[in-house]
Amino acid sequence: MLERRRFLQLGTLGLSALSFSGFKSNSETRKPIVISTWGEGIAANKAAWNILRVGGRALDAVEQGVMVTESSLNCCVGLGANPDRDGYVTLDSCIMDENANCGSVAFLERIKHPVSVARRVMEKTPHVMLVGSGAQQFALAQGFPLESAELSESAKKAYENWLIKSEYKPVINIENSKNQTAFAPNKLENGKWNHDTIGMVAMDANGNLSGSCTTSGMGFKMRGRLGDSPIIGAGLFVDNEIGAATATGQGEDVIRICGSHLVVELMRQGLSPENACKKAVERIIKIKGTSAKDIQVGFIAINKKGEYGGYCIQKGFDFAVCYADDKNFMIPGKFLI
Ligand code: SD4
Repeated sequence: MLERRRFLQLGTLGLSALSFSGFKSNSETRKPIVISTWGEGIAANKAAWNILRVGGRALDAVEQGVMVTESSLNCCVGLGANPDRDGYVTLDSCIMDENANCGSVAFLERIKHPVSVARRVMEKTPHVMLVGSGAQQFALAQGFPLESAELSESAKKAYENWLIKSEYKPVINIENSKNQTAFAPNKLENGKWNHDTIGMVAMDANGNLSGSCTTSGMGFKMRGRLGDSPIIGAGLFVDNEIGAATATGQGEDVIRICGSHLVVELMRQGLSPENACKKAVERIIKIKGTSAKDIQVGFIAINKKGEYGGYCIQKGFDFAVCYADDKNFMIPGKFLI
């Protein structure tokens, strides 16, 4: 009630007032808010915030937000990203709104914005998921242009490098937290990214939640391999009564525990976003035993109060949080091993 009154007051002041309000006190809901995985999250949050700050819908924010990352060539997500082991970039993405509507595409080639195709699947078809050539055919029919199949410069180099050993081995996803600054996304010391995904969850001024997740998948993966990112419940889950969560890292191990759904269900049981993420990570570690040290998984989550948190298996995962014009910052994920 208090929240509603405050929003109505803001309405009379004009929506730009939202940009200054951000968060009030611990007892009140922090909204709007957007959080996303990894250092690219800063730029993606900024785009999402531009929608949220003027009262826009969380669904639009999470789509526009991750489109920034999908667009950035020489980054780790989208058409500029690392290819599969046969040399093709294949993209996976999903999106979910406050009404449990969801859409997903996987194994999609030569389309710049898989998240937008996922949204069209959600809005224009009776289905949740389209894959491969069918997803591409749908995208073209919806007016998305067919992009070049050529690899970006950085991906070409990385692929040539990988071909030397052609070692089929998942790489542990980490960033160089040491060099972390609020507005400079991190890379490893050699200047390379070694992760491939952005997941974003947001709550708008109306208190509605949405989320998106988009990836080129694990670098140099087996052709046809899908991870968690396009799978609702694994890479992303939103329940407008409770909260929203998204995942990054080794998708196989996120799928194994229906990771993002698990995080949201743990929040339903009363856990904070951070503790819910921690419990989900613990579940993976329990399953993997000593081999957990060879993988990375990170979860981030928000709840209906606008509280946020993240947890990962091992050091080097971070996430970006934004809830005001001047509050868009990185948080190193707490880790367990
Ligand atoms: C996958 N979860 O395809 C993705 C990879 C990832 O940072 O998150 N990389 O398994």
